[in-house]
Amino acid sequence: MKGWMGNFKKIFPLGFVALLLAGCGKENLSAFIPKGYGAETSMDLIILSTIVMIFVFLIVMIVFVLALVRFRKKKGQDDYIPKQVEGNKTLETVWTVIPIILVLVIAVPTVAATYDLADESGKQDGLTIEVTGNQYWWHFNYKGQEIQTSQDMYIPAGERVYLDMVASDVIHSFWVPAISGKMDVNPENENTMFLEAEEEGVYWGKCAELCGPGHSLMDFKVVVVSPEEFDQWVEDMQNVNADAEPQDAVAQDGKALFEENSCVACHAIGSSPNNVGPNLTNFGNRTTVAGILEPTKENLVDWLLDPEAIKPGNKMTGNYPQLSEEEASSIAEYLMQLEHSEITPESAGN
Ligand code: HEC
Ligand SMILES: [Cu+2]
Repeated sequence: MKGWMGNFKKIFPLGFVALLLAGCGKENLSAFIPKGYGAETSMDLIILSTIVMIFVFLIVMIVFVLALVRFRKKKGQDDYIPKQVEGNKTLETVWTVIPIILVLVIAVPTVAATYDLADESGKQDGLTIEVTGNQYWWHFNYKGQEIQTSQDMYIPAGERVYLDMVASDVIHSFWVPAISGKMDVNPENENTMFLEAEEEGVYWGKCAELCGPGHSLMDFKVVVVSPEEFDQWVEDMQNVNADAEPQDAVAQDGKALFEENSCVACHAIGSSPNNVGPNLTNFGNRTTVAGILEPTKENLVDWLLDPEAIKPGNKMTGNYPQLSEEEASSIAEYLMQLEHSEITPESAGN
């Protein structure tokens, strides 16, 4: 759908949608400002069906107004009975065939797009990430790469990245609106899709299926970097020394406390496949704490002292010894120093 459609596509979101979303749009969170192949495809379909709907609306309105004006009861015509058109073959044919054509105009490109977006012919040679949806966080396992991450998914710009998705508990839905459509993430079966982002940037992801009290806080980010930066990130992540002793005393304390307070039972650092809780490798470069808070030490301390106040129903609450403020602060110091890659969200221009 190029040509005049392409031009319209530029004007449409700017005008109509800017008005519609004024004030509520976060950059890189809108399906109306597509920055990826799947989102572009959806946008084309949105525009197409909107045009069809406007066309139908206008025709109906014109006929409606004509009928009101032309066929009003006029003075001296009290007994006038208009010409009866019941059973008129031409009329019946016209108002059956036109809607069928309109439905086809919408259906054919929609079905074609559905197949196009399910195309996995490049999967053999491409990067596959196994995505696990958990109440209320996301885990990413880079297949065959020995890389585990949570909450922030790094991918290269301009390349198709294939996702194999399951849930560990209930049904979730994986949605990065600016890059592609949503896909259910089920406990029983694996669903697949691909992401193809056009531009570098940090894109917001959401869980789009009500999954419990923390559902609306089940955010994540897709960090799109250049292919060269991505290769660097992969190399850095494959060479993490998970046991490295921190430089300063407070962080050393924090590391010891992290190991003593059963944190390690749920959280891995490095490429261990343990994913009861989020993998904390490279935590100091995260875009958020717990998917929703600004990545500051203060917020991390708040999380460690009372996760329930921040994310109701999360699976960490109550499963570790209550920490003193000082202990939480030391652990936070340690975790914030876990910067395992030189490629960060800033590399993506954020
Ligand atoms: C019973 C398992 C469990 C234990 C024990 C546990 N956590 Fe967690 N932790 C989780 C889960 C699950 C989450 C994800 C919560 C959510 O976002 O819904 C989490 C989230 C976190 C996060 C935010 C991670 C992110 O990706 O932003 C940090 C940091 C964290 N935990 C640190 C700790 C520390 C430090 C300890 C020990 C004092 C600890 N956890 C003990 C399960 C656990
Ligand atoms: Cu969810």
